[in-house]
Amino acid sequence: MTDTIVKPSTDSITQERRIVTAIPGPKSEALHRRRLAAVPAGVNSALPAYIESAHGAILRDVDGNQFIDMGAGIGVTTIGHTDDAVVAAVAEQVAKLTHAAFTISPYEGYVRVAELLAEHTPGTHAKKSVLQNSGAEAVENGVKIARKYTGRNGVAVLDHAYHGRTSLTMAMTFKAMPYALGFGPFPGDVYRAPNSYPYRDGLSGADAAKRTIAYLEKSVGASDLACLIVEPIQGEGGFQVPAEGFLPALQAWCTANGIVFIADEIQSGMARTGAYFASEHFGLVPDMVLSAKGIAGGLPLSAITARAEIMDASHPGGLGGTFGGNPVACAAAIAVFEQIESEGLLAKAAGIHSILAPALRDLQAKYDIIGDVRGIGAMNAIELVLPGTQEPNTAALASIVAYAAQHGVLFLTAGTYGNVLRFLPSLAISDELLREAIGVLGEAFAAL
Ligand code: PLZ
Repeated sequence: MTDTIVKPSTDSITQERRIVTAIPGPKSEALHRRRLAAVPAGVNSALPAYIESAHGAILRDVDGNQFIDMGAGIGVTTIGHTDDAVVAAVAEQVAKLTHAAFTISPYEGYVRVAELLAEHTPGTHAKKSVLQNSGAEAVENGVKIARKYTGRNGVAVLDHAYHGRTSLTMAMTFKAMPYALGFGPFPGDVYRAPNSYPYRDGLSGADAAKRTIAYLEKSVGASDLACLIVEPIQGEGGFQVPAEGFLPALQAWCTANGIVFIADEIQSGMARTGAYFASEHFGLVPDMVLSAKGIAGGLPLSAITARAEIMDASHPGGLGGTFGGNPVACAAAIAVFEQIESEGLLAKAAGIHSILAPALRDLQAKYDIIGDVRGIGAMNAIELVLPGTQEPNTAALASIVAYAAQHGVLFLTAGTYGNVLRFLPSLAISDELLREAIGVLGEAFAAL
């Protein structure tokens, strides 16, 4: 028995970009060879530099290279990698209670996270939350709860949506390749309707909503729909910010027809856009909000938060799961909510936008392959096209991401057409590091 807890320190990770080997370096190459024998090719990695540790906005790989992380693990470490308060909360909790199964023996952390979600999701109505482990599980449970409440089966989703990789959520996700192709059969009663994609459809919010609603009324019928699920800003599909008025019109139609309006805020929520939830930017008060990713500082946790009467329609024992709302993940989430307040992170997200958005528009003025610049807060993207057209320019995207990786900046891609570069930095990123990442992006464009 040892009486000291060895706490691996991330103190030595300076907040700086540093490339000391080829990318990937020799230790990463060696790990990659082991991986190819043990992990199937179906599980891909964007950049096979194996990460050893991380802090703030910096990732350090096994060869000692340090990358500016412009992806935050797909929008998860929103308040920064190994945030000190999260690490302390997790360390304390892990020594006290790692698991009890809330459906067997309850504990306070789960209740506290549900209270915090009720407080910070849009609307002042009575709300209740169920906790799960992943985004897809939150979507699955959200649909299940909406069906039980309405006594209806139909699930409406939008073009370009991403909701996950489980059976139901594959059916709800737009893009077949790589997410669903050959992985069927898929559950029925999922109906896909047009979204609002201002850059490509040129429609006003009102016209786009009219089109979506007409499509659903004709192809399904409002009275057969349990729910309509939307990402207020679409994530994997390409960071489409819908035209003004689109989402409120959809919500009004849902309310008039007894359809549960669900905001999938798994990528856009938890301070990412400068509001706790992106719904707020559009004046939405969803009947149900789904959270995951940024909620627990890197630990797996997701949540379904909805009007109390919707939640209470499910019978006792109808909702649960062995790991859902794990005590360690809940402790992390409570620390994340506290950090958002005490570190003023909503304002920091807006500050990131005020640096990033003008810089991206400057690049657009210089390079005609940037068709569109869009985003809110710290959730931004550019869409790359062939000059003078809206044809996707996937080759330029691949070159830019590769150049940046070689020069110590990790950028993520997105988009139905595979031509979107997205920016999801941690809100803990310093202005200097952000400017440095933008500088590398400029070099990457110049090198095309
Ligand atoms: N809803 C809006 O963004 C996850 C997927 C990464 P899970 N997005 C990243 C990949 O390639 O698998 C996501 C999302 C929105 C649902 C999900 C699903 O969340 O935690 O990945 O299940």
